[in-house]
Amino acid sequence: MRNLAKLLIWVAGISPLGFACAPSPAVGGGGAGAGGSGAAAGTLGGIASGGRAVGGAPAGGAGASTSGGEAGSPAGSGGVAAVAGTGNGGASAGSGNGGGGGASGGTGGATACAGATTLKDAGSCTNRLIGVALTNRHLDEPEFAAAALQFNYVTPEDEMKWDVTEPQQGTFTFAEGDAIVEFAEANGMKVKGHTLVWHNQLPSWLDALNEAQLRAALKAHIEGVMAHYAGRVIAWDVVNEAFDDDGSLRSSIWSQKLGQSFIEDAFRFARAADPNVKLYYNDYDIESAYAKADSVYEMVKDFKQRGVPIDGVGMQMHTRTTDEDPPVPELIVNLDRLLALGVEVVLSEMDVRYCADGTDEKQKKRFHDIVAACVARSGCGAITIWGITDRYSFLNDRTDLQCAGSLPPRPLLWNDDYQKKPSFDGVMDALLGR
Ligand code: 9MR
Repeated sequence: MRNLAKLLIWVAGISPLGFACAPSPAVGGGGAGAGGSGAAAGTLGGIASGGRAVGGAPAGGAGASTSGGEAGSPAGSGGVAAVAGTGNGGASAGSGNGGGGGASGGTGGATACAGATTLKDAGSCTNRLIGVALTNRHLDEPEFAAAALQFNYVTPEDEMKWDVTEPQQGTFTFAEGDAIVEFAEANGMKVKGHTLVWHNQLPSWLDALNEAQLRAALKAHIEGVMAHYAGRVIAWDVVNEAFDDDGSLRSSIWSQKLGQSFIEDAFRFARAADPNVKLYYNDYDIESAYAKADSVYEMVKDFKQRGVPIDGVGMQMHTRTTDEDPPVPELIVNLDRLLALGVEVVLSEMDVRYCADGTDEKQKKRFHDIVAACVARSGCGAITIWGITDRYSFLNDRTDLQCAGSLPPRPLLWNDDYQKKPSFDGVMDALLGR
């Protein structure tokens, strides 16, 4: 497959190395993304059986998507041609999403590809934001701040959560979130707000409210926070982790007092508060054949049918060095069926923790293969890594989430001493179609 991609690039008169490209117009053109007969879209039962690579022709640059793939097939090598400055039209060719992919082809010349050395420049090659979770706790460390410049998209790790932004009812405190936004703006980075409604990191005053009061507080919180950050963030995680692992609604103050309608209400309040930002639903374990993935898919489908405002889904992508969770073919099925609903998908909190068989090379490959699945799809618009250095990963404090074997989780792209790890190269390679 890779050789075929190289051949096509060569036939198109483009250096297989690709990175010395001058700004060039998109020859990817429409990228019809025919998707063909792919059965993935909406095939709930299809997840577990995905994985056979057929189709998936490397048609990306030429925008000449072929007949698509079967459910779960890898998405060909579309991203390779896109890196060569030919636009990412047809990047979803062969992804088996039944026609949903590649529709936004021809994304223009990839100026940043010339000698891309940063993750953000490599991401720009296919019009993708490359993000990182940042926290004020470490912004004053020079190595931390320097590494952050690899990215052009920021998610505040904790600074915009409810307990920070509205610790007393009606009293908003934005200093912590503002500091992150100021850092981002000073460094040309965009910001995603995180998160308006969650079951964690809530102030205790919410506990005393009855149903009507709680719904009013939800509305007021969304309005207050979104008004403050209007024009300074491009997207919000509106609702975070509303479902349980078994696919049922998670038990929380929201579900107990308001029922499932709190999710829909939050999105409607958010759209009314700011019509100009993207609104995401964000969750973990929705990347593979989990019941939760089906529940989120059904919710988004229902929202789209009924006109509930939602622009995208964040797959958190807290994953590990074994290849079991999520298997990339299952990820692809889930990505494609969501994209086929007409929403954006982002990888929103990626990390890859070490498991018993973990090695740097396995971690690099895991990062590479997952990022590559996103890069091959124009609708997968951003990839955010959940932190910079292993030293400060949230996983260090979460023994419940670490793999067996007492290995330190080491889930990120820089080690404890701010040395780039092989995992950094894995992400870079995938972004550049290597
Ligand atoms: O990384 C965050 C950590 O600093 C907080 O202590 C923790 C509190 O629950 O939340 C972490 O971030 C979470 C994110 O907001 C939502 N998805 C799961 C993340 C890891 O727990």
